[in-house]
Amino acid sequence: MTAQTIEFVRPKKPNNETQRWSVAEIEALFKLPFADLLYRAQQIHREHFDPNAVQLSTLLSIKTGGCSEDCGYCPQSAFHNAGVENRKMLDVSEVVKAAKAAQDAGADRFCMGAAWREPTEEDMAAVVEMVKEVRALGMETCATLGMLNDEQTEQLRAAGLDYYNHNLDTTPEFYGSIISTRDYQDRLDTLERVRRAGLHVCSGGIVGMGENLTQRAGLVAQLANMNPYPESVPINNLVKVEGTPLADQEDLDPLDFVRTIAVARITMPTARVRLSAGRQQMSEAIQALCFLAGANSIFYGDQLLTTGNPDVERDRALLDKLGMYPFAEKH
Ligand code: SAM
Ligand code: DTB
Ligand code: SF4
Repeated sequence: MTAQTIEFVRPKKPNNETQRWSVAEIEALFKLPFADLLYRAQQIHREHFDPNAVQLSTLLSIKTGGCSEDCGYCPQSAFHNAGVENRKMLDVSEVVKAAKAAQDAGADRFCMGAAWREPTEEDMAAVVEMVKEVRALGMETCATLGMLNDEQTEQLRAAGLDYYNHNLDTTPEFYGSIISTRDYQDRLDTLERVRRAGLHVCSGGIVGMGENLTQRAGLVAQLANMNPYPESVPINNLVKVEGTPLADQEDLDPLDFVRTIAVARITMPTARVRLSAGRQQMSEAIQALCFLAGANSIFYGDQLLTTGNPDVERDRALLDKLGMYPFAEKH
């Protein structure tokens, strides 16, 4: 298929208008010649963003391990033996200290993650304090705490939370092979509540879990067809952790990861597409291709939640080498 036929697959519509994408259309994008796909993604990226600016989010695990969900990829599930202990929640002061350090290192968004199926009332009281104090530093705030009810989304909104992360992770058809303790509709319901409360939505998924191309396209279709689609879209490459059911999963071809970024960019033109977990295992060349494909956000800091991430100096050097800069420094 050529660049001209892409226009046929997806006629251009006004910016920000959510379009319905069929899985077949998205699969056709995945199958484009690599150069055509990247060219199209780069064109769309440049229509909406400074292509050399990257947004930096730092993650902190505020409650690690012992999770009651059985997500096959996750080292924090109590169902697996990945050597992650069940720790108590961090104190508000520890969280604020970590946020300040992240801000000093150049991050503009701070994302607080908890290994919960859903937070309790007591959990919420602490998180609300964390959100207020991190926001008072002048950082954007994000939290990922599992499922929420309407009261909880409202509490977070009132505390000043900017983004809520809740990933769809994969396509509905593949979901049951990865997670059995909740279903897809639970995820969609929480996202709907988050949206209704007026919070920005951060939602993406994981690739490389053994899904086929149609299923990968199905994940992107679910995200792109939300009305509106998420403001932030993290694309994670599976981090294979020993002791989890997916530890021996075959590696995804890195170019297929790049393609996923490009397809996310084309189908969600104004979203921040985040090159998320898996960067520590990725070459600089592949990361550079991801930026070319339209990624404009990364997790920044030596640690994701329980696994490693490239250290800050290395990331700064990579951005310098590519002539890229943190979004916050230029805007
Ligand atoms: N417990 C909450 C939940 O599941 O929504 C929040 C924390 S959970 C760790 C957040 C996300 O981390 C998951 O939805 C998944 O996308 C990602 N994640 C977890 N383990 C991963 C792994 N091994 N590789 C890539 N992404 C992973
Ligand atoms: C997201 O999409 N990826 C982040 C964040 N949102 C919460 C988490 C990645 C976790 C990778 C495995 C770990 O470090 O435990
Ligand atoms: Fe728990 Fe979230 Fe890990 Fe699933 S992904 S086991 S819900 S921490």
